[in-house]
Amino acid sequence: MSLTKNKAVNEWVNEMAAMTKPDGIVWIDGSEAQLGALRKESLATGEITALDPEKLPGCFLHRSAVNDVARVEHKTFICSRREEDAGPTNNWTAPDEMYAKLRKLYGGCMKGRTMYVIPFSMAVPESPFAKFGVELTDSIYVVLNMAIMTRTGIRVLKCLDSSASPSDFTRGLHSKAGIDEENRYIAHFPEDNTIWSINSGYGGNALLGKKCLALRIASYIGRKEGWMAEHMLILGIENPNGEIRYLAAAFPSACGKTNLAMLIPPEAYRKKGYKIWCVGDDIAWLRVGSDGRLWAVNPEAGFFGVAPGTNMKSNPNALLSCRKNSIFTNVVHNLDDNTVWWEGLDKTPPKNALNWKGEKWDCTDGSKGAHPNSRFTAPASQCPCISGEFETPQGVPLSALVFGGRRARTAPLVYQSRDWDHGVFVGSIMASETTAAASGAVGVVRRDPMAMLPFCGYHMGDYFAHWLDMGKRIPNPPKIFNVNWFRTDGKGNFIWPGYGENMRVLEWIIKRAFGEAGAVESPIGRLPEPGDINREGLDLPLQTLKELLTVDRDLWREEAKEIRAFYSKFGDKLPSKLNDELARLEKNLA
Ligand code: GTP
Ligand code: SPV
Ligand code: MN
Repeated sequence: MSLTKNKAVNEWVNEMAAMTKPDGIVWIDGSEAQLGALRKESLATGEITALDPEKLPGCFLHRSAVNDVARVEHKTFICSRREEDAGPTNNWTAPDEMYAKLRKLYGGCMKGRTMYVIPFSMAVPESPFAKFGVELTDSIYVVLNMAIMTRTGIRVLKCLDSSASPSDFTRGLHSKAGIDEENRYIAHFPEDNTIWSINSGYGGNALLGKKCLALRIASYIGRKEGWMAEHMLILGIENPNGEIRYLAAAFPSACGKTNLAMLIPPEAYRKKGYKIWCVGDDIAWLRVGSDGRLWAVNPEAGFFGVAPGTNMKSNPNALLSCRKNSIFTNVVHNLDDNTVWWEGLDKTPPKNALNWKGEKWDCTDGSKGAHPNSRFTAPASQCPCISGEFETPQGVPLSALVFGGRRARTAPLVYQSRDWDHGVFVGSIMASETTAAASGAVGVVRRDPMAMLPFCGYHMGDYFAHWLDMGKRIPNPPKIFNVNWFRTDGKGNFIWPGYGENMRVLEWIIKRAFGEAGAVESPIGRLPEPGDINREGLDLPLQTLKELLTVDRDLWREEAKEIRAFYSKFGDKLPSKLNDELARLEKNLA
């Protein structure tokens, strides 16, 4: 039975049900009782496994299909009416054509299954910035994940119904169908506020609130409404005076957002009273506040974090966040104590265990037990360092924006842009080695502007223009920086210790933002002198820090050539200001 009198919602649900033909329809009300019943059902079918109730209370293990373990960028489409509105970096198909193709695939695909109707909100539903969605899905796993990652249920329907336009919600249709890779599609129709996803049950392909709504659709809406949807973590740095300053940082998938968002400062900092507060680990919605600053809201309610490499040393707060009420996907099942394991959790892989595919796993045979893109889904409220501002509707004011990626050699540890426009240039030229978060080759350097290459819902050239335009509308804009934790030596080892030690770089960034730290000019922007980065309690020679902060002109000349080639994709949609910035970089390097 429908939970709402909202005509637009009911008509659409009925229309989709007529196409997909489920045996029944269940509305998700957001109650613990209903979720409990769904977990029971999911346990009975083997879709999820209950983990040890003492060690991991309320936690479950799920294994996705072996062919369905990451986002599929080559199957992700922006179906705007005009091809040029999707731009050169997105796959495009005309909406009519895509709807027609997918209607065939959806036809009767839920026969023998239940359709779950998930009313959800990105951001606190009572917030004026919230965006509402309804996801229809035939996967209980998706329901259970959405219940952690978003606010769901009757509370959301009430807010939608009493909003200025109750028919204004994102229409998300999802079906696992046959998990058929060939016919897997993640299609967005920005002008219809609609997402159709079929033949995947995993992560960003299936949890439609996350990348599909909160980034692709929201970036499109944000451009129209004068705000920005970004692939950014948000954190607060509390200094010994008790003052908290905020920054947001965009790194590509599996490049360190969750880790940075909840880092524990090194002992030397903790003793002085420094602390990091986590506001968000993946997505930020940015708006100009009435005070002239840029304010950030995390639209999500949970973390969908990378498991491998997460341990009590690298990211204790992430580990503590997923000790209860969490879902683990594609990790190792330790059969001895009914817990989970992944590479990098500790040095003692379980002897009696199943790998992520559910096969008996011999940890000595050299194979990986957990999938490199295996993940935990955990409520953000369980994070020991969750910010007191996590749920405040207006979010937090930003003093700095940070871009970063995986670069073995070119990018220095950190540098600052000269001003907003140069900062937009720095974001637009981001490049990073690909990771397991998306299907395809891993470790290949590609341009990934603002870490949004796979997530921008419209023409990237227009997106750059929107960034430049926003700069004009923020009287007191955050300062813009670039970081790189991933420089390697000749043997491929990371030079910078990273993780908690990144605090040392954050300190320089946030002090720079307030004019409290020094810097020197370089061809690419402003760099700290090696002595400007605090090395107290860090076993790292000054010489190594110098190396981390060098700008190799030959490498950068090559880089400038690649940027020029990349920019040429955008034709006359490339804002002339970015061309000017590139010309200036080339001149500085000459
Ligand atoms: P998505 O959830 O895909 O958006 O990823 P993310 O950006 O949140 O990345 P995450 O923090 O989960 O880190 C991904 C991988 O990078 C993990 O294996 C981490 O261990 C590793 N990593 C994170 N921070 C650092 C760092 O400072 N140095 C090094 N060397 N590795 C890091
Ligand atoms: C990413 O790939 O950036 C993620 C995971 O955060 S997913 O939800 O699959 O997009
Ligand atoms: Mn992400």
